[in-house]
Amino acid sequence: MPANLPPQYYELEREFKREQDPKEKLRLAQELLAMMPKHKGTDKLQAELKAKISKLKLQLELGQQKHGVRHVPTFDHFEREGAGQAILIGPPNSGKSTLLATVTNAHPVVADYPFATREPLAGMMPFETVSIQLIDTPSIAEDFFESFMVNLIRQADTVLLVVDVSSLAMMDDMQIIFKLIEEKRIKLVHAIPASIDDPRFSYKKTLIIAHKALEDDSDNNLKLLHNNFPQFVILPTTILDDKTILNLKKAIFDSLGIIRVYTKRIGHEAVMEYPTILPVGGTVEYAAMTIHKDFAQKLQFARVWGQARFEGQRVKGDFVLSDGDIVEFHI
Ligand SMILES: Nc1nc2c(ncn2[C@@H]2O[C@H](COP(=O)(O)OP(=O)(O)O)[C@@H](O)[C@H]2O)c(=O)[nH]1
Ligand SMILES: [Mg+2]
Repeated sequence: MPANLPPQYYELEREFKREQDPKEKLRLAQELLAMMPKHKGTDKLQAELKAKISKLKLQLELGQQKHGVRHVPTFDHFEREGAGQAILIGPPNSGKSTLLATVTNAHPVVADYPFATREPLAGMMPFETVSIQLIDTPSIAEDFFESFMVNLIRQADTVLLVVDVSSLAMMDDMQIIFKLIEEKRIKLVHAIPASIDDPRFSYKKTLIIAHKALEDDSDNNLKLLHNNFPQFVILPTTILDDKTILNLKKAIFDSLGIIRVYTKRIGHEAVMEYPTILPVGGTVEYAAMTIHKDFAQKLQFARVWGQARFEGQRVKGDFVLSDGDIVEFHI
């Protein structure tokens, strides 16, 4: 059976072969594996690639041991916690660390000098009944783009691009950031396109955070943002106005494309503290699945309170749930 690989695969493979840095080589190998169509015709190729990945991982580990640094922290991955993961990126001094400190339990360094943040840092942001993980990162500039940023951005569910609307350099800064990220084959987009032309690229849903919005001259930059990024969600924020921070939290939740569903047992009240998280479009069956596989199989019907036509409406497994719905499963 032929492997039928897309032309972009071969391009990336050439890049992989040329690459000397083992860390980047590992990343490219993982990217190749992700891109490879999974069928019988590629079984052998997949196995070879997996072997290469193991070898590169071992090589990296051994290299670290040789230099006596066994426990080098890895900055390119954060275990996902809560209902979703959003990453704060942006030019120096735009307010990324300030925002992390304002909306989460984390305590990053906030400073009025550029590049104060050297390492990424995660914090949990409570939003109504869920928590969302936010990751603060070192600033991005023309000559400063940490290699671990690529994986961090790829792994996040949503990108929060924080820019300083009181800065004259704002538009230039943004252009540089879009360019550097696109060079790493990540496209920051207002919405994930339905069909993807080039599988080497990952598309990341991005919110533009127009921070320091109460400063002089910020109106002009805000207009520029709207003119240049007409389709994007643009959120004016400032730590001087709590309402803007509340709007930000809501927008981050909305950008994750998830809904919260509350389950109840027959004859009991719903447990409103612990929602089940589903993707937008999630059905009753999907909700039952997330609780237990058996449960979904045995499901006869469910009753739904919330967006249903009437309270306690009897529905089947294919009923599409909405954020805030309460579901009672009958098996
Ligand atoms: N005027 C104003 N300054 C802010 C605001 N948020 C943060 N700052 C200041 O901007 C500077 C850079 O903040 P920081 O969070 O370290 O930026 P980062 O480099 O993007 O992490 C600090 O001096 C902050 O006090 C804001 O909403 N308005
Ligand atoms: Mg910072």
